[in-house]
Amino acid sequence: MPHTFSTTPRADGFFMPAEFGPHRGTWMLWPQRTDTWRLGAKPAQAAFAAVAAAIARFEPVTMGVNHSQYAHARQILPPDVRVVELSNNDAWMRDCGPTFVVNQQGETRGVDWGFNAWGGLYNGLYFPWDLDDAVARKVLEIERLDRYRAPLVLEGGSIHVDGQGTCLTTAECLLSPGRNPALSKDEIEAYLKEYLNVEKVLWIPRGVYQDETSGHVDNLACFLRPGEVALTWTDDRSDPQYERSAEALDYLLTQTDARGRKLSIHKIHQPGPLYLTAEEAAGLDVVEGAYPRRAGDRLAASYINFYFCNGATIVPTFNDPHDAEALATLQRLLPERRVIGIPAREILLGGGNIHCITQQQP
Ligand code: KQY
Repeated sequence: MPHTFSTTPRADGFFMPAEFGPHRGTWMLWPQRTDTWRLGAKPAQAAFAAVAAAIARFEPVTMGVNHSQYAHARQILPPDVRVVELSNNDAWMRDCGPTFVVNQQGETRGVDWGFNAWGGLYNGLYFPWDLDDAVARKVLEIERLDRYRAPLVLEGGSIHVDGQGTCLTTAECLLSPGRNPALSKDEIEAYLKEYLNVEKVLWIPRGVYQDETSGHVDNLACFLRPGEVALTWTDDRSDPQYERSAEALDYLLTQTDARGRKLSIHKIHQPGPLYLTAEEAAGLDVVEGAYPRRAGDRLAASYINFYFCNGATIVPTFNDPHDAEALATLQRLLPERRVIGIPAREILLGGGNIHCITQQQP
């Protein structure tokens, strides 16, 4: 019977390994809600299935689905993708799934953060979110892994680690009033150090322009390996993203990681800018209280929202002139992996991308 610890990973010798380390597998959730996903979620389901199939070539994939979608998802997904019934409010396993931590003996446990749909009643994206908040615990039960329930609202997309003591995050997100308004920056940092077991937290000021998560770092910047960071970029100084990326670059260039290394920053030019079309907006069900998605809205598109799996990197593409350059640059930076592009506009329309819908189990 899995145990819930009242200690912390740091106290028990567990830490979050880097995503680019080896995985036992990948967890995902199946998209279904029609106020997030247009046309009854069918185009998004095809995109999620393509991501699952791409990852499944490299490591085991488990897809959690609501009861009403079980037969349909099982039918669409490749046979080697494990499909389990797992109630959820929406499909963002990165954010409501567990953060897995390991120790030097090779044991694995999970951190179950509080989840409030990216801002609760202050600026959250939907209500209720109770099913999502229970996802991490259920995943850990399925895997018979012990759990830490962290006293902090946090989504997996708001942190990256290098596996060597450094955490990357954004102040815009972690200090946003909808998450942990009673906690100071120092208190939040202390929790990150305890639950991820890191020595140093790098606070990039802001995330991607118009990112509905209040600036998750996983859309802006990530570690490619210790000491090397990929950063979404634009050369267009009139684009509101320019000052955000330039500010992140300036900040990162003045920092060292937990081991005292200066960081090398690799710019990946963003797609677009991309906007929600009238046809796409018309395909969404209008639900009172749902996050408004209107024709002409700027989409928070970025190639940085990619996912490392064993031996590969699964990168979102947008049928955009920048796709080829982004894939080629990432392949050059990651010669030890196969860089694979997957059309991901349908995932972007829901407000995130491939990294947001996946969660690695080391
Ligand atoms: O950035 C992420 N990790 C998730 C994006 C969630 C968008 C919710 N509509």
